[in-house]
Amino acid sequence: MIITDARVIVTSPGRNFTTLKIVTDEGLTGVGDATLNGRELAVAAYLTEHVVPLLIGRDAGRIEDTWQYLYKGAYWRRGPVTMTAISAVDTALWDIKGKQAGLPVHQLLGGRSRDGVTVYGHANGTDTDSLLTEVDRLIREGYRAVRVQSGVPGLEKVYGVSDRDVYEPADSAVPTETVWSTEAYLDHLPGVVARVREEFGPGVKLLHDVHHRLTPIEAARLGKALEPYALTWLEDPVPAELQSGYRIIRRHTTTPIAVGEVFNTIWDCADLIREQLIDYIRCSVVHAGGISHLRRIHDLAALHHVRTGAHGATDMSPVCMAASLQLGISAPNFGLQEHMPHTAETDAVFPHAYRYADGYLHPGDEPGLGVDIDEDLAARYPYKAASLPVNRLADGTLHSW
Ligand code: CS2
Ligand code: MG
Repeated sequence: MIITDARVIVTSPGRNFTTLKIVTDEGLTGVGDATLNGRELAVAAYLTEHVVPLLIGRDAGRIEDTWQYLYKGAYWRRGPVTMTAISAVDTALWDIKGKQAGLPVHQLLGGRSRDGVTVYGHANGTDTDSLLTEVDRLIREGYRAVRVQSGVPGLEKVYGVSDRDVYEPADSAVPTETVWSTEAYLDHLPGVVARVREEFGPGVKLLHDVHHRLTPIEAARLGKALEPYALTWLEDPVPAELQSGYRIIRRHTTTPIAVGEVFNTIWDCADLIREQLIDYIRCSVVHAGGISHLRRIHDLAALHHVRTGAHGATDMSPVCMAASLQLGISAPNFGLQEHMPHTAETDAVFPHAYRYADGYLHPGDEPGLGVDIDEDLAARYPYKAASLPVNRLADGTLHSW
């Protein structure tokens, strides 16, 4: 089966998405998410200028060879733009492979290991009372795991908290600037988590996303303070370019650690996994080399007591979610899947088979990934420049957001 065409589709049904659609001479098509929040056009250009011309005429069935060709052939390896482009190609070729076999991709990955993919929802509130209301709503909707994010007294705006129905941090072409205080955050958060645990008891899994904003010793202090509330995970406590920094956190606290959404190859997390410095690896299909490479990361993790905790924010399209669920339903060391429901207009552009029910996402059994893009509808939503925010400290110092 030969690749005869590949289209890069940028659409913005409420937020920007980049999608690759590969067409073959036997009429089968496959889709891959190529969205990189705030850099969607960079990936679109990389695909259009440097990848698509190389795909035409290739055997669609040679998924691994194509992955190696695009990875090693680029010479300049790794990085979020390159790897998101390779992810999209890989995901689309697995979609085609499944359709050719007449099987959902998870059947090509070893079949189901569980009945459903356990998901966690997002609860956030500008204050603790509004956060408790959100947690209660999610529990009533059947979620067994809830991520809790709270406002911080004295800080106008912090990551993960919004009074709008749909949380979209990439809210302006020029980055929104917010002011951050680690001291205020560290003073406030343990009390918030204590209130949530006290209100809802030990049954619900609680998670919190630090979002890269601490140093290792600050994260150690926070992890220790949260131990009485038995978090399922503390996410992205520190920027992870320095993987060894996580040794400091591990030395001080038993609070489980989850990292990985900004990683794009196994090399970003190999030490974290091999040294068991983390408990969940959160790399995604769209950013970490597609299904072919992410399953390698999952397998390394499985050898080291590390479970998966797939990134699943709304800045990854339903194409990524559909692919993530194919891995999530089959991986032996599955942990949790993030679930931020997309808007109805996004779901209309990306018709899909997966469904939410009672705390699980179910991938369905359609051949391939069970998702597509409605190109006519997508064309109605032109790209709109949008950047993620930046954080500054009170003295103006640029800080992680
Ligand atoms: C967040 C992400 O969902 C999460 O865990 O870290 O929403 C992240 O902020 C966005 O993906 C950035 O685009
Ligand atoms: Mg996160």
